Amino acid sequence: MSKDMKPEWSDSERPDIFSTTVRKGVETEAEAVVFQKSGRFKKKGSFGPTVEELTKGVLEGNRGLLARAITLIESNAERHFLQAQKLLQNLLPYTGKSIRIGITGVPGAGKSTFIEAFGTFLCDQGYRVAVLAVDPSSSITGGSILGDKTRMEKLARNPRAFIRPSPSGGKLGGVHRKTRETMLLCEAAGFDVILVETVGVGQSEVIVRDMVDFFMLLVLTGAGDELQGMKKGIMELADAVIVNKADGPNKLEAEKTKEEYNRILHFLQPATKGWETKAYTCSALYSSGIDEIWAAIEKFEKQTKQSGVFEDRRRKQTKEWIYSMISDQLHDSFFRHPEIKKQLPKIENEVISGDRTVTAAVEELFQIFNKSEHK
Ligand SMILES: Nc1nc2c(ncn2[C@@H]2O[C@H](COP(=O)(O)OP(=O)(O)O)[C@@H](O)[C@H]2O)c(=O)[nH]1
Ligand SMILES: [Mg+2]
Repeated sequence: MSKDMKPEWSDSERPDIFSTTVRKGVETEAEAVVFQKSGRFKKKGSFGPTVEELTKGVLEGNRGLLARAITLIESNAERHFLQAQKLLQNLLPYTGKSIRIGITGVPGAGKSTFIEAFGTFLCDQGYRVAVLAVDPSSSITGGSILGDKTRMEKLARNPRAFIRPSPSGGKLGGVHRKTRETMLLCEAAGFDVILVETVGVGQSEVIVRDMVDFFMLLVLTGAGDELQGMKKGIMELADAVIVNKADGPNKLEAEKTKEEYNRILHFLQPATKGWETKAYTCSALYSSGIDEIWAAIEKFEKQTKQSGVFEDRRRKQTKEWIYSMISDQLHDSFFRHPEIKKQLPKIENEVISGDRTVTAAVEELFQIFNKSEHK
């Protein structure tokens, strides 16, 4: 929200043409309801159900209301923020009981196909499965990975499964918050297993590692030289490396790749204390090797819960979350600051044309920011 209490979607260049201001701090429940029912914003993007209705619906596992609740969480509009936080507060006591599993790998590795097979397997075992996605490309283009939903057609129709594509809009940090909070909603709705898919490019896998209990890396055969360089960083985040597409003529090669990975993993720092990261083979397309992977995850859960590593990680993740959110907020308030917005292009030009140093420019920007912040 901007300093003058205008909603973020109003035109900051023309404050005069927009008379609405955002109300800060709706404190009581009663007020929140009145605010919601006032009808002033009824047109686009207003939410029919009240926070109480959403709370009840989510706890009952009502998928329609769960979807509405997630939409509320994902909304970038400031006026939904308080409602979303109230909802989360109501649901917090019912969260945390699932096993959270992250899945990464380069595009084409077979993540979506794997989730379709793995998710279906879990549903058949009687679990309820929620699938979420963190997709950095969609957060840039504003689109969501629709292709994935078609890859998961069978799972999408399964009454025990719930699939939510990546939230769009905003930068990765925002997607991060939304995915975490969506995860909590799904847990409150009674999902036992949460699967979070992310493309293994850039920082998104680190972000997902920070929100899950178990993290796996999907790879393909013929890694060869590639294996030496690029994946070491990611491999050190993984609790399992899955060589996918171990089927047909590729099966033998996949077994060899698995051994190669095992040799390398042996020398790496394990991602989870007390747990030996190993490589496995599977065919997501033919659903083979899936049971072995689930058995490993069950063993991991049992073992880390006994040793306390499981809870310890979750506590650390929550703590990390606080700090990453502070950074996000600072980032946002800085770049949305009207005076910064005005001065930044000019100062940027001065730096680029060599008229002043980067440090001096940044220093000045912060002086501008701090001065008007504390007014
Ligand atoms: N042969 C074979 N093909 C697979 C397997 N898993 C995925 N694929 C194919 O690989 C392509 C990419 O899969 P997708 O799940 O979209 O990968 P993602 O980009 O990692 O989500 C698709 O054409 C899949 O049909 C597998 O286990 N075996
Ligand atoms: Mg995919």
